[in-house]
Amino acid sequence: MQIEQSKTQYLFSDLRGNFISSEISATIQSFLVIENSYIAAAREITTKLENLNDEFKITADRQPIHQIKTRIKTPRSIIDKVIRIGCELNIQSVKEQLNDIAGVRVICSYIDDIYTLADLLVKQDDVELLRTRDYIKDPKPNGYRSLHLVVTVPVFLSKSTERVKVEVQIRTVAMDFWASLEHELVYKLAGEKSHAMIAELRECAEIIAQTDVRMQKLHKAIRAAPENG
Ligand code: 0O2
Repeated sequence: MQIEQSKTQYLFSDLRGNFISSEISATIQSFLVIENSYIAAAREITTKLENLNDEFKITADRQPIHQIKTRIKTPRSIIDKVIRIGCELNIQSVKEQLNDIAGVRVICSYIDDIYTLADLLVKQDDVELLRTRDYIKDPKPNGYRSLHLVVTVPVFLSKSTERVKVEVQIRTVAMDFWASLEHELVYKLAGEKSHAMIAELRECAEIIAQTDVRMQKLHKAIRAAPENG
């Protein structure tokens, strides 16, 4: 299949002129062919979540989802991960080994919303749950919290139907606030992270987690108040 030159150049632009071998280049070109399936799979998951959110608006007079963000890994980021995990550089093994080529991040209001949405999503007939990592019950040592699911959904193409993996990260607004800033700070501080800074970030995560629990309790109490019944 002939890949449009301008599209190839656009996707290669984040390599910033670094040398890439013809093997890597061929792999990226093949990836362009399957990239569309990942975009479609992320869209399927997003639509399912938006449908649930809209239903809540009618049945519960509130919407648990604050925001949904999607991203498809760039070729550069795929190559970095392939090298990091020592996976073979061919499309089949990239599809098998990488769970997060398509990523959907769901930002909720309260902790309970995270588990409710996760349950409702994986209960759907066409969604298959491959893996759950609950970094809320077991936060990462740095304080990172989020619920990660790896699921597959069918993508109906003109000549075939393919099950495509999507990593779904579900977290509260507060968890997202911490993760976004931590991502930026750690990136900027790369190589010179002091123990004190790591401890400070972890302590901020603890304070944020306690606030999430308090906000959840407050929300429940307000919903249960007779005047809101
Ligand atoms: P980006 O740009 O956000 O996508 P796996 O390959 O899935 O088997 P992995 O990659 O360790 O194993 O998966 P994990 O730990 O379930 O989740 C990885 C993703 O979660 C990261 O993707 C981040 O989005 C997020 N994440 C995990 N740990 C942290 C953390 O300590 N801080 C922040 N801010 N985010 C975290 P990427 O690919 O690293 O980046």
